[in-house]
Amino acid sequence: MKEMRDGLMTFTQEAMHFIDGEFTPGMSGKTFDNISPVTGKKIGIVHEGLQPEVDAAVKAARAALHGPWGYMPMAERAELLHAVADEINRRFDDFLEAEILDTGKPKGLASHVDIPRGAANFKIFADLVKNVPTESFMLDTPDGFGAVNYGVRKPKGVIAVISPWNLPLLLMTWKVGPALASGNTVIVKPSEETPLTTTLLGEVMNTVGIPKGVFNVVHGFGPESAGAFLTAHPDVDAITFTGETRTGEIIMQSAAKGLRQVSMECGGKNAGIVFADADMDKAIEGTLRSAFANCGQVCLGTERVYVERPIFDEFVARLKQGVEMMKLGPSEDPETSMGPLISQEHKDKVMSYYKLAVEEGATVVTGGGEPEMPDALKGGAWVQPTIFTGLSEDARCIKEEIFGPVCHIAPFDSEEEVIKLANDTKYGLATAIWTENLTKAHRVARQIDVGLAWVNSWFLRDLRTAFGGAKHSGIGREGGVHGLEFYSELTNVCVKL
Ligand code: NAD
Ligand code: 6OD
Repeated sequence: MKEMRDGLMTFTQEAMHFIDGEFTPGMSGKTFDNISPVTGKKIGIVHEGLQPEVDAAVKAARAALHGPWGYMPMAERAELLHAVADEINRRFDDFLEAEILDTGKPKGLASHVDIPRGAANFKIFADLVKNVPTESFMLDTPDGFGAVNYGVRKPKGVIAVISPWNLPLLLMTWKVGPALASGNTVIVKPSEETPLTTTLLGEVMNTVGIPKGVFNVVHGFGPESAGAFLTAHPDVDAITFTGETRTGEIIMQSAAKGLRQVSMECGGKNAGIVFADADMDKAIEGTLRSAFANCGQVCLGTERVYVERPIFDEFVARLKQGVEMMKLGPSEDPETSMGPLISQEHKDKVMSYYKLAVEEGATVVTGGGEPEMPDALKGGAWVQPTIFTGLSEDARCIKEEIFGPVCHIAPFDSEEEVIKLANDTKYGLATAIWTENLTKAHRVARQIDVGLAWVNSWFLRDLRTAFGGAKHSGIGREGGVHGLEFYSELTNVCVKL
């Protein structure tokens, strides 16, 4: 934890709301503890927002739409968003420290993925709004003069951003970037587990001169707290959410009142598919990341891995070897390859699935329990990275998202069979296919019912492309122009010549 600076609490010790350009404890008088997932100890307090805090944030966001932000030329807005990205990079170490405090993830991971993407998410959309055209059509008319139609993109208004805890800065800015680039104002409700980087972003907004009320933060929980009050607020124009599918369903019910648009990025139970002709080294390295990166807390993670029978035994043995070389430890230790889960509550959930898998008939290839940690880390949410085999396809552990460092590996015998297996799920977020036969790769990729199909890679992101899920994994696509479509209202202007 940071030292007291000049006798004042820092944002890491006391996470406040950020409303109308000011940090405020709000009016509720309620706080909750911020607990380190590494030690289980209290690292700070977070102010909880309720209806009055949400009302104040929505009012500020609405007013800002009619202030300097609303009149700002697009190029100037884009320049300010570049300045936000530059300031995140300038304060890289502060963001890194805050993200690590909240999540316990390895420093190498946060400094290569979370923080750089936090900055990139502002730049990409700032550049896109300036460069993406709108449609235009000439229409013939009986008088021979015709009419010209053209589209005008306008901000949607006040956007509620509800974000999760697994990639806190990355996933929050993935929504705030395009929302602001499109001229909207936002109220962010970050996860109660990870309040710090969103709070710090408030400081960045003030430093670079984003007008008051454009970016607001209200902390709190979901039900009967800031999340529910924000998503039910009648003056919120649209809601963008990342989190569990069942939370998404609840939020959609709120959004129905007033017919407000939603963008939903939800859970997954993604299949990794390894063909016998895959480059084994690449497939092992890729699967170690796709199943275990971020302690398995990635929506795109491959909790189900299907391996073509001739290489099944070798694959299982080599993945086991890779997993057993992973080192659990604190973020700052350069040897650490895996941190803890986010919380004791989440650990209980993951451990319950480890137990259930065995009850359902799984063979534990490696892991399956709690690791022995040094005394200082004993209170943290540590679990062993785990591989199972032998489950039947209708087992709950094959059907339900666990969201931990775990995968089940099963053999398959044909392309048709593995496509069927991969698609036999209510989710449809992502897949990772490993093969050196690119014709087969193209053929299989388009038959998996997902929003994202990677071939010989995983989580390789081009931010200009569509991101989102099919089936229970989400509604809509964000990323590139798709994001701009959600965050703007398109008016067609038809001019008779
Ligand atoms: P969660 O659904 O529990 O919480 C997400 C956010 O919603 C939090 O800020 C929470 O406070 C808020 N919330 C909860 N109940 C609410 C309510 N009734 N009204 C308004 N807000 C409410 O999810 P989580 O546990 O933080 O994140 C893990 C889940 O997110 C996993 O299912 C994972 O697959 C999914 N996820 C999906 C993507 C994606 O892009 N598809 C990305 C990351 C995580
Ligand atoms: O890379 C992204 O833009 C993104 N939304 C990643 C989601 C990861 C899920 O945990």
